[in-house]
Amino acid sequence: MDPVIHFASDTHFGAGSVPGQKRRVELFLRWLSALENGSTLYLLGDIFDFWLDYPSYMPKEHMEILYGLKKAQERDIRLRFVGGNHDIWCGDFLRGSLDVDILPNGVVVEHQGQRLRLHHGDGLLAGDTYYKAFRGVVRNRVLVFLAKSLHPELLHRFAHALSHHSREKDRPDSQRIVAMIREYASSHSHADVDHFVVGHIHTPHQEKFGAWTFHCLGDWVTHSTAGELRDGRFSVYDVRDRLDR
Ligand SMILES: [Mn+2]
Repeated sequence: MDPVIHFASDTHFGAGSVPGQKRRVELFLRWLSALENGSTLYLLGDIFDFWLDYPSYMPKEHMEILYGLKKAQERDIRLRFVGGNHDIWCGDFLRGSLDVDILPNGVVVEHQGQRLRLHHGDGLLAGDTYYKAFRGVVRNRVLVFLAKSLHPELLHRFAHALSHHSREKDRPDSQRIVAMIREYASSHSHADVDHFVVGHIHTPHQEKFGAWTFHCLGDWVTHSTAGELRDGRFSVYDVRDRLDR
């Protein structure tokens, strides 16, 4: 039988202002250890709330998660990462130290006879201009160079304060989100694939639009949801329902 394919996004590990960081880490590690040996895990971004790669410094708050990912790899779980807006700098570290495949936004993969397009999900829905601006800033080489000339601890605090602005209070409610997803699907087709899978939106949702299905993975901040492709069927589920609480 084809191995199960797993998906997670928006764990926002290290988000200082979000309650439940410890609970989130514990739940994610338990979920990781329950994944089948030999399966594949796609991480669709916003895994770490803040990460800036330095030659010899790394944020120690992420040690537990990195160790968990390493242990998963030792069980032949293949890790693949599609960049998110809060962690686009960690790619070199993950590739170099953990042998994680780094894939571009919008990559098309095929498993179990299904074609899937994977995207972090930023900049897709109406009103997502904050993220477009954010992405513009963080991809600016001059700004990144200047940021790295600050003391890492100072930058770390500054980034946490900044990222606070993209928190839950600014998010539209789930009804509005679903309306925006439908609006998006009315003008964008992903009929060349079977599944369009995104994180970022933080609201778990699955909806079929003709030949393709839109899957929002949800998040681990207000929900605890993940996705899986099993026997050719894609589902988004609450991980707490699968694990002993
Ligand atoms: Mn997010």
